[in-house]
Amino acid sequence: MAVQRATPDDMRDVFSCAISDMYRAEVPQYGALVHLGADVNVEPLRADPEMRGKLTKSGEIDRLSLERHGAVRLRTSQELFDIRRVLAVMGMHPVDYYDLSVAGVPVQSTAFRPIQQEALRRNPFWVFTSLLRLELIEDPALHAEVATVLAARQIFKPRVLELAGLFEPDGALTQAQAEEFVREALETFRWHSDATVELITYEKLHGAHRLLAHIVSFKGPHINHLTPRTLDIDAVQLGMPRRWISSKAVIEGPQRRKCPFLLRQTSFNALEEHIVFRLDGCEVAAGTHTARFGEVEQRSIAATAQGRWLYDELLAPVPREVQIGAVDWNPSTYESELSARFRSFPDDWAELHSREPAFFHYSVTPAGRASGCRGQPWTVDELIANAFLRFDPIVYEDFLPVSAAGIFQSNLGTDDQKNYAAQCSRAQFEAALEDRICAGGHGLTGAKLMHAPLQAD
Ligand code: OOG
Ligand code: NI
Repeated sequence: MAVQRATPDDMRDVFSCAISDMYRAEVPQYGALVHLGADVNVEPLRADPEMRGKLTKSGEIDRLSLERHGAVRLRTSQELFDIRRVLAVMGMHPVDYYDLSVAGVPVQSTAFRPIQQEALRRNPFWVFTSLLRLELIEDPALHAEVATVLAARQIFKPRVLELAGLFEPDGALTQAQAEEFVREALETFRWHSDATVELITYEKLHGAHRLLAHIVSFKGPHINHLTPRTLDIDAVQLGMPRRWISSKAVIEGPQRRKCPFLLRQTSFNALEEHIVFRLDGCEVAAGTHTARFGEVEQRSIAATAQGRWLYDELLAPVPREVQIGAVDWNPSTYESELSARFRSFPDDWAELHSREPAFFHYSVTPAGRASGCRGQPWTVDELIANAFLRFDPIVYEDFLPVSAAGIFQSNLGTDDQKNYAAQCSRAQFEAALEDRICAGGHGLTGAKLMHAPLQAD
């Protein structure tokens, strides 16, 4: 009898459900956020039967409130290499490189995610993975102390890496191996409240940068947040305080628009959790640590290179420091500033299509099929004007560095800002992965013609 094989997609599906159950049990407030997201999704689905129909047809409707991504923060190249192997078993591969040091966070990151459309449809879960940039710690004594602690950790059980080795030659595991793999791999992402450093070291790390305390003081790279999707992120943002959830100050990404663009994200502020410091197994001190939170995201149309350039250009002058904690800070000031800056950005589907800042896919309509479009060569615009062809947004499947830094910052507190004048080190990051990072954004390749160049004014 042939042995049943488990595919990467099967394993990712089981893993994402298991990690969701684990995180909801560990962080009950995250469960409350997921419920809020599910409640909020009811209204847009009721109000827009066409969207509901599309989501039902694609099978998306059942997974609407399920997690789209989680995040971990790693210490060393070896950990990055190991996680790359482990996540590949579950069909997640490195896509895009983000240097967050320029936004004051001493890490570089990638997102491990499915890369085939079919795999994304089956289960779109991915893991935003950041690696500490130790070289950015300026204090030489602290640098040396951290380097010693870093060397000591093994984040995966040897059996997990052994199973990854069994998977690698032909890309599958038996059902029994797959179950064992997912169960054991999950342990790496579990929270442990025992610190692995002394209280005095923890305090020093915390004083230098909260992120350092988070990355250096614990046994494993516990998942620090999970993120389901929402159809109305503004409603989630408003709904959080009503359910006693303390929300991040502003939504990251573009402002609310008629035609939603790229990606918008918000989160609840990281919770204060009890941690314990031990010596020879005995508790010697207790403390608190603030790092784990819950996030939601609303994904919309992917930008072309021109659209993305324009987006970055318009966003750049919006002062980040205003939104993250200045005394006269006010979310509505930030939002009206953003809206003013983006006034020149097309907010109409026809214009977004004709001026090409965004990606669409085309499909022949029943009328187009019936007509057969015989008799003359048609241009795309003519086919659309005659309702023979329709165009639908292609969803953006990656992250935005400024937004990611905003999510980081708001969950590290408001006092950790610092701009590192560092060179990004993508080549070193790829060398640690022993893999090339794929380009993300849309899953399409090839240049697009521009007929109405966009300008940032
Ligand atoms: C990662 C923050 C970035 C996102 O959704 O942009 C992120 C972290 O906090 O470790 O997850
Ligand atoms: Ni996130």
